[in-house]
Amino acid sequence: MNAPFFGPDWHALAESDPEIAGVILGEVERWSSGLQLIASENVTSPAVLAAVASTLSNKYAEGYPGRRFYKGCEYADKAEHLAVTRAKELFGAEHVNVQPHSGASANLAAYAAFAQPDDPVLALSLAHGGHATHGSRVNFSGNWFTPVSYHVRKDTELIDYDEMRDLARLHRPRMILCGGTAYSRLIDYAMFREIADEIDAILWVDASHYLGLVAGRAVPSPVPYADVITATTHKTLRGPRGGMILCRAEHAKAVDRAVFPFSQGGPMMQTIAAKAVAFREAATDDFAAYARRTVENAGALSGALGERGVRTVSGGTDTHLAVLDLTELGVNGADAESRCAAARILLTKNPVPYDAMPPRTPSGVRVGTAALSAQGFGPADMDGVADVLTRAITAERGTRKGDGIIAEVGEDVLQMVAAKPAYARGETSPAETSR
Ligand code: DSN
Repeated sequence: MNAPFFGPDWHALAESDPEIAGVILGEVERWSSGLQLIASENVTSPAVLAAVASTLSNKYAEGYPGRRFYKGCEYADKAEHLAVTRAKELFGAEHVNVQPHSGASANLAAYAAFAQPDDPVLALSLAHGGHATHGSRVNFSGNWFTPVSYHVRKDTELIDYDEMRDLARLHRPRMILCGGTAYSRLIDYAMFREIADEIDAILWVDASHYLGLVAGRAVPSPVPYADVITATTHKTLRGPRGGMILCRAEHAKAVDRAVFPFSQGGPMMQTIAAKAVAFREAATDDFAAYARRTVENAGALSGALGERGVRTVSGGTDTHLAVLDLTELGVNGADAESRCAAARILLTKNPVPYDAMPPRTPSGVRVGTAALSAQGFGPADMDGVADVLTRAITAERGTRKGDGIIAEVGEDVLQMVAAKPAYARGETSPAETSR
């Protein structure tokens, strides 16, 4: 077999498996023909993609550098050493584990490192911006541990620190967790640290959504405060799909054991190499400019939507995401999501705090600006994004008028993304080479 020596060989794939080559090509085209406002997605660099597609994928390397269960790990060791060293430097962290396969795997390891079954764990309610792994009944976290939820305040829609403190004193949780998937404001880590210290709890920050903004110095770092930080590497960080854990040196052994051998087997060495590439990219001035632009774009988008009668939960955002309350528009989040998708705009339905609507048809949607910012969209573009978004959300599908508006918006979106494509043709996409 004449296997490609390094990286993706689109000619070979197109010849040997045109069906899958077509799927991959179709995905590039899909991405290139829409506005990506899904807050957890992003555009990875050609270098990250090349590392993911490398022959490191072939290697079993259970264990850690220098302590593997297989021979022939000299390059696997180098890749992991580079990833860990770069991440420690990037975040100023005492210890980093780059092996978690995903954010959920990283979170499972955090529970395993610090809690015993049935221990109480205090976290932000899923309905108010938390995550399923923070104690949801449909997830291991809500079954094997005892979840206690704090909420956002009804008046400000910001974390209710008083409630959090009261619950911490009452339940004395083993861990206090902050961070989530749909909370757009800065978190008072010092306050969380103070309360964790008072009850001798572990302070755990799930920074999956915004660790890239931390890397780019666009939001404050939780590193000086947290015992442990879990994250994904593919959201604002713009790395490959995967997870990671940062922790204080005193917790290094517990965290490493919790990942391997407790909850995972062989690490994905190709992904770890790609994480190393992403950490190097995230240390550049270009990345810092992207991170700042992402936050500025989210603020500008929220402001421009406000001028069109769309309310942002908590009145704005400090990060890359915003939760929009569509109640006043008379549209539920599920319908808005479908209308936008038909108009080539991708976003996610999302509950608003204290939502009167059921989870399947919540009152809001979540939008994020990381992918657009990576493509080069800036604050001056956000008025146009707000315009197409509002027109799509308020267009009634199934009516002649509404369907006409959606078609028009789709055309406008095509023009907007054509001016700032995610990938230049022939650079990383199979478009040129698979013909
Ligand atoms: N699915 C991710 C998100 O969209 O926020 C969280 O796991």
